[in-house]
Amino acid sequence: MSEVLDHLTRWMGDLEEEKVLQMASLYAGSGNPDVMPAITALNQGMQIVGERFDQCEYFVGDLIAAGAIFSEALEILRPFIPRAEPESCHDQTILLCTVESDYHDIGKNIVKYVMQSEGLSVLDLGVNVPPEQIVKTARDKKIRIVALSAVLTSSVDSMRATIEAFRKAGLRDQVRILIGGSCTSEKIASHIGADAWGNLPGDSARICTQWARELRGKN
Ligand code: B12
Repeated sequence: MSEVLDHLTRWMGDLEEEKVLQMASLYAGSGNPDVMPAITALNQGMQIVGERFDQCEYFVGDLIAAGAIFSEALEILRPFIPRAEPESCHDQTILLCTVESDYHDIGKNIVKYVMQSEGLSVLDLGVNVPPEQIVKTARDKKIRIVALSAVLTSSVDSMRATIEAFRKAGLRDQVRILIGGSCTSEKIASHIGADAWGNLPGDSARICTQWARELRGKN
């Protein structure tokens, strides 16, 4: 199987769409219950894409192609992410989105699938979501847990603005805010006033499950 994972990484980096999809199907069909190593292998391929973009070997069109290939492969692997039965204590819905000015959604989508696989209910607002829309949705739907994703360094400002918008609306004490994405860190989370930082999708599920348990019945 490690050979399949190596191929997934290499071909993702080389933008070999057909080969990536073939390998993803092979992996999914192998009966291996854990598809996370395949997703990690694709992610490593994305690192190669990013490096080649930095070195001007790839251009924006290649990033678009990379996004499409990863998303297609994810659709093949997604049914094999085990789905837990929703726990009765999970009466919380997690509001998830990519913040304003950022259109990257692959990481966010993986986070969503993993959260759902843990039995959490997720309301996904998509990408490029302004602070006001996040706050309004949280208020209207009585949401207590918000997970923000960002990949562009400049989007940290949007995360900060979102947290500030909750404060201005008088709702900051009502919501717990988790941030994640490759431009974030624990330090950034504490600097902008988030409640927690998650590195891996599994972290987001673990933290949100814990919060959902603590907030049970408190909507
Ligand atoms: C694909 C891609 C695109 C695609 C995105 C398609 C899509 N549907 O998402 C498109 C073409 C749209 C794109 C556009 C741009 N991109 Co781009 N893109 C990438 C690329 C190659 C991969 C990103 C990705 O999907 N990675 C795979 C996912 C799975 O990883 P992830 O997002 O980090 O998510 C993981 C974790 O971070 C975590 N996570 C993510 N979110 C959350 C949330 C929570 C709550 C938690 C707990 C965890 C978590 O879990 C995920 C799984 O492990 C990266 C390079 C790279 N290696 O990151 C550049 C990259 C992010 N892009 C970059 C740039 C510069 C751009 C553009 C500005 C290019 C341009 N000149 O137009 C535009 C900006 C558009 C915009 N306003 O958003 C730079 C960003 C530099 C920076 N730090 O600011 C990068 C790093 C490339 C580079 N090396 O320069 N891009």
